Amino acid sequence: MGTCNSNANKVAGGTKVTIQPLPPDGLPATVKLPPSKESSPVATPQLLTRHLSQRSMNKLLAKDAKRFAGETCFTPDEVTALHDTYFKISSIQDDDGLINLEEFRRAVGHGSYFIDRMFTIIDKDKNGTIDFNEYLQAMSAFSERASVLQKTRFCFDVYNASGSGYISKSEVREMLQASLKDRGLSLDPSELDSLVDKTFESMGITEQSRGIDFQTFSEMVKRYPTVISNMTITVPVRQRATK
Ligand SMILES: [Ca+2]
Ligand SMILES: [Ca+2]
Repeated sequence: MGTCNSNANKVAGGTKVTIQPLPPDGLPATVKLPPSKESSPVATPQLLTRHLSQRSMNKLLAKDAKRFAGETCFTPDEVTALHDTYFKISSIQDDDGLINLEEFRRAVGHGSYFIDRMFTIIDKDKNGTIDFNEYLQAMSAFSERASVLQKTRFCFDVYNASGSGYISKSEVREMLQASLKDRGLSLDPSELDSLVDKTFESMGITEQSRGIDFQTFSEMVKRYPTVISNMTITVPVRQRATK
């Protein structure tokens, strides 16, 4: 937990996740997570038992929630709440305890380049489905206690589709295009190119370099904190019926 911040503000609220695109375009890409059960403060374990046996549910609550909390920026209660959401998403299409791409698309909103990129990153072992551990590890970057470094890393990975370690112009271009499309907007290819060129120019990236490396990206995040400032969710923790 060394990389997590401890001074989290516990604010009851939505679960809107936003990753701002690279400046200077100012056209954020937004991912909206499915509404959680924050409006029903009373524990409703029957929702979970639809998918889990009482035994496996208790196992998570008693032992695994604590362990997962130790490995992420979440508290055991937050892990439990996320577990709830996870199992709801994982049963949207195929109730197999795993989230496939279609379930992820439906849960997050609609299919787009950005959402598919998120899925690819969260699916760490690249087996085509997101398991609970992968889900939790990824969500940890969106925790209010996650460090700037964690958020920056996740954001960098979203852009760096090729995994080369450098964000190329075509990757920024693709992300911008998707971001605009999500808003029902579009730019001429030449306008898009010019916007990407300006972004790279403003960051001092030359034509000769392979693209934006993580250090340059981190420096940009320091200059433009809005790139990650909205990359935070508040996990609505329900009051437990029993302790
Ligand atoms: Ca599933
Ligand atoms: Ca996986």
